[in-house]
Amino acid sequence: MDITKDKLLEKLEFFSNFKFNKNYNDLTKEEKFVAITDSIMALTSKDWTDQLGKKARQRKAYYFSAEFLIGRSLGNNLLNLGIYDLVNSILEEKGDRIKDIENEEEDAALGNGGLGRLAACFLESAASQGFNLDGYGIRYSEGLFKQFFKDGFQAEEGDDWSSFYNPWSKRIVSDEKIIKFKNQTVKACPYDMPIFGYKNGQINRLRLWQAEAVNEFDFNRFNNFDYDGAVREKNEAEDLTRVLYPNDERREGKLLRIKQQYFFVSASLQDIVSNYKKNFDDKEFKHFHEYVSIQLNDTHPVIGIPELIRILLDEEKISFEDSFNIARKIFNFTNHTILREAMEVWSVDLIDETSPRVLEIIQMIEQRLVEELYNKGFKEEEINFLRIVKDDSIHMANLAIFVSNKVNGVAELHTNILKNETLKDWYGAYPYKFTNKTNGVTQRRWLIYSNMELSDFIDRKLGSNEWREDFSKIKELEKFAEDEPSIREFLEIRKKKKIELTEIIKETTGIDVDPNSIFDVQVKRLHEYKRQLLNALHIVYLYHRLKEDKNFISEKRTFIFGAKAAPAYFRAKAVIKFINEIARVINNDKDIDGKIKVVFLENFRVSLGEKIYPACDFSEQISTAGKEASGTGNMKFMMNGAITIGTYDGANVEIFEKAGEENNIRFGKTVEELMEIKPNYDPYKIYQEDIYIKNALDSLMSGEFKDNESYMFLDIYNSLLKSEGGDRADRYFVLEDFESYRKAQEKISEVYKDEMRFGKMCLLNIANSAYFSSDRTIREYAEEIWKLESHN
Ligand code: Z15
Repeated sequence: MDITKDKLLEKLEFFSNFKFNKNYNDLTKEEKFVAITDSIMALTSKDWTDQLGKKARQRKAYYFSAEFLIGRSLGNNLLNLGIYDLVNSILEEKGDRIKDIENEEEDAALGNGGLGRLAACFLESAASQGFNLDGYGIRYSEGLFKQFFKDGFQAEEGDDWSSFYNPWSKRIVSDEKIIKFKNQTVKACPYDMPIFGYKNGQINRLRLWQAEAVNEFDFNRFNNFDYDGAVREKNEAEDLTRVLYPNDERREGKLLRIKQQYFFVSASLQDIVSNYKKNFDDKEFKHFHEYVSIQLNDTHPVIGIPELIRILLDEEKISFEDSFNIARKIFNFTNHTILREAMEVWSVDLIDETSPRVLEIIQMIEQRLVEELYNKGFKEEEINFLRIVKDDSIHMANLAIFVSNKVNGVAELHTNILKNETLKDWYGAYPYKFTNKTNGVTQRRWLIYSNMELSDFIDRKLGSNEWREDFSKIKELEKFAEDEPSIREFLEIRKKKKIELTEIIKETTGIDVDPNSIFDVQVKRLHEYKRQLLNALHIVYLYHRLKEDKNFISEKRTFIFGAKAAPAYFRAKAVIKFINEIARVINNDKDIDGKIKVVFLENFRVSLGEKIYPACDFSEQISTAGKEASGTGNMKFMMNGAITIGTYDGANVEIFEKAGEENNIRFGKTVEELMEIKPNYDPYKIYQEDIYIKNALDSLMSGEFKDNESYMFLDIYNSLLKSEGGDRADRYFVLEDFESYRKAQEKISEVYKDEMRFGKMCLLNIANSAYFSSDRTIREYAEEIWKLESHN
């Protein structure tokens, strides 16, 4: 791939004329964005086509995911194609700033949070390392809702992300598939996005399916004045892929959701099977598993297992036995959570409503499960516990584990909990299936692209930019941990990124924050187990102390939040209102001399994260031990040098292990300790015995903070102190860990005061972040699960 300045200039002019009947220089910024992206697509399309042809007969893995949280693509694609600087200089000559053009791009937010962003990082890392990994998913018309605050309450609006123009995908009409539901037949139309590897010429593919009507328009109905009826089929078909369900880690037992899942896996499997038939002469599918490996991202695509068996059995006339054995070689399953409320269980009725034949096949699989366990010597109760079909519902995780070749968790601690607690009976039956694959994030987006200043610093220090591809080399930064001039230079860069964030905060919230203050950041989905409430109550505590004595803390603090709550998650929305209230009261209180400021940024998303991670001093990773499967934000912060203040949970454990506990701040009870406390846990006692905790909690009820009669604060208060509906009070041990968190927070001031020590700790976190590159994760999947070779 050889993209030169001349070729680019020529294409820019061409697309300006072709698309807009204007010269490039007369385009609006938005049109310029389109002309640039179209030029990139045009200049790479020959290579892409050639590679699709070449790869058609190679072994591939396919990542099946209901979510791909891509964010913006322009900056990252330019970076990976090795033409970021070239395009930057062309635009500068024309009087434009590349960042302004980048800001024209809408985020492609086809995912909720960690799980969807992980899928996007994985595709990028696979392409960058020359592994044949393609993505399959859903092209939602409406991505994750946009969040804004109204009187401090979360409000939502739609995210019509592709309405202006989505330049990165090609609609491939000739690859359309037909999807048959019990009471509906629709067309699945593929939209293909290129995934560019980092400076290696590799282009992989993400194929997203959009639902369309087989017959768009019923002419006879129209003639009979039935105008709605004339387009009913079109609307009903398009409803299927209209919107992403906005729940992260909450299940939704809705027919439309299971239909979405069946829709995209059926289309993807038909695609894989028909390509196999086109490229190989193997009517019995004897070698199918030598070319195909499928990763199921959580239970969302698990209905693909019976669907593949259906296709092989009913359409390709392979026996059930053989079809089942093929499925067992091909599928692998990743579990991302142990939260009960996230485990997908579908009623038999809903599966039947979706596809009666798939239900029959699930029952056949169930039969096999029972036989196999019986032959292994399992007793009836043990078998019943592991059944796929129980009390008229289908347990998708059980189906996935039984049929999959490999089953993995997403961090060491998480995988151990799966093996020893959540899935211990499965582990007993099939120990060889279980494996850990600790998550990672791509350093190209999360460090090289979003923190160019720091990346240039690393190049200079290491005297090479090889670390950009081989991230293990980042370790060499350790040499500079004791070097005062290097640390000073490093701290200057950190300061610059903080000033940039300060400007964004001012623009979007109107709040003035001091870039010299400590930036303490918690950005992630809002969920009780992530305990934004612990952070909030601690801020209230600090505020109360400062009211008594404004010198209670020496260092100025800025607490920064970003979080979307699922629209129907009342308690999560209550926490958002609470933090917004805290911010309003504290930021306007003259008594405390601006010692602390609280900022809740609206609409946290990938492109905002890119500006936040590089500007953070302390990364809040404070989930209840055992509840956060891995976390990936923690890794983005670490790569940019933030110090983790965190519990012993998810991948935090491995962060502490790699970067050293002395370079981070660990607090809170461990999983084992919480298990012991659980039976006799009494948060009310803690509340009564500590006046500061009591005051912080009482601020919810006293009118110090106001919830506009929504009863939201009462709900939070009750959740901490009252058991209700079978749930213990304070299910997530906020009060239990409060004291330990308070001490950890004190340590923050202490660490920050000593600049050199602080800078050294930050630098050592970066130097030890190699393990958290998704390049490492993908290599493990490729070698141990997918059996892929690198084509680099
Ligand atoms: C989601 O974002 C995650 C798990 C889920 O089961 C669902 Cl439905 C959504 C997250 C985990 O909470 C997080 O700990 C993990 O890092 C991430 O998946 C990627 O594995």
